[in-house]
Amino acid sequence: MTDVVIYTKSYCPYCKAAKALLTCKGLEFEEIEVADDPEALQEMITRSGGRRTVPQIFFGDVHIGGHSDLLNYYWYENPTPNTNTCNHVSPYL
Ligand SMILES: N[C@@H](CCC(=O)N[C@@H](CS)C(=O)NCC(=O)O)C(=O)O
Repeated sequence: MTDVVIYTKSYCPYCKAAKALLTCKGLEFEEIEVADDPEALQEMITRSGGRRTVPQIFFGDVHIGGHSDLLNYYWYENPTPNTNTCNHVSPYL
């Protein structure tokens, strides 16, 4: 299976929602916390083509983007039978 990596900061509600969505989709992921790790933060910025917000999500070498990009990915590009079930996961809860 493709390695899933998510760069996060612990306080970030979008990160929590993205992790919940990945879990709902049945995916295991590696979480890289970047708040207190300048090297990991720089790695995230470089890999994502300059994006500085968290989360940043990768499926293998493919950059999915942030939480809203992950929602779009599942909703428009890769819908699955449980799309509706999983997309209720909101950062605003
Ligand atoms: N539209 C973005 C929003 C991400 C966002 O605003 N993240 C906040 C933290 S929750 C952020 O990175 N703020 C700048 C920072 O913490 O340095 C997404 O869906 O991922």
